[in-house]
Amino acid sequence: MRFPRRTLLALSLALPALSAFAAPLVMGFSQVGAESEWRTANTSSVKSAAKEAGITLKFADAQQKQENQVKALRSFIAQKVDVIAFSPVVESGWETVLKEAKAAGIPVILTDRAVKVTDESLYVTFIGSDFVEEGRKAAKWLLDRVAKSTAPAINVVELQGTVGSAPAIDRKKGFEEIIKSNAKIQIIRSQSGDFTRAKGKEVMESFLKQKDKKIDVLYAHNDDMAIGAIQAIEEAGLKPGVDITIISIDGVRGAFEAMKAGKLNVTVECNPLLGPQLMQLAKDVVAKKPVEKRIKVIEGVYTADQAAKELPNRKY
Ligand code: GYE
Repeated sequence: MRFPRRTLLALSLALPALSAFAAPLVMGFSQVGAESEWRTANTSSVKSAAKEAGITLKFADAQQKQENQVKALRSFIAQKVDVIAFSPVVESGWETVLKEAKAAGIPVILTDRAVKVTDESLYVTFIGSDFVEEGRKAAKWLLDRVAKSTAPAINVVELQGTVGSAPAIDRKKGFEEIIKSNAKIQIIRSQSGDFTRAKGKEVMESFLKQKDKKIDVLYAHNDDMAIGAIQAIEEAGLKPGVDITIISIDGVRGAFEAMKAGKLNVTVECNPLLGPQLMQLAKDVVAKKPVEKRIKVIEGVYTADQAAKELPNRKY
């Protein structure tokens, strides 16, 4: 069928105007939970960026349970959202539900944490930090710190994140990879504190009760567990940051305050403010534009002596 040129011209002028009235893009977002300061900042970044981008957000909090996330994903599929984004609490066990999303033609974006799947086409892209690198940065700081130490052994206790989660697995891996080069540094105890303050405190209390070996260093996979552990250390009559060197990851405000008070020695930054990038990605993915399979966040390391100066600049 042929149209007169005038009709085509009128149509091409009207189309962009019409698209302004098109239904807004709908995103189903399944969040891990509200376990840490990092997570709170991440959630508010996602919510405000969605608003800013004119994206309708269906937000579900999984309370750190995979089964809740699977339910949320299924409900997003049933509601026929345009795009699903989620931060998987653990790495494995996603194949079935991701296949369901794929069969329904709904693209999936992973944010913050990765999954382990044999078929990588089950998600479009993954935006998040490099957790192995964060673990390496934490260990490199320790290597420098003890380089001139004459102590015969440096005993480290480790507070791991949620069992089976990408950040817990990778932060352990990166740290171990680097400390290998100094045989004096040994991880004498390692247990999960589930990324929360309460658990971090509880597990640190139990570490402190075992008196067979002196604890020189605490490596916590996130700031919240370190902050919980600081309380336990103080209650045990020791000075956190002095009697026990404390290294953690995230770089949230609470960590900067603890560093300013001399109770935490260093934090490796992990940026939770992924919202704006995620919304742009979602638009591109829905528009079928090509996107990178892996998008990394750029981050630094902050020590106690920089804390006071840096604190006013922190956005989370
Ligand atoms: O480090 C921790 C949170 O997945 C990077 O999850 C995130 C981690 C973060 O609970 O504080």
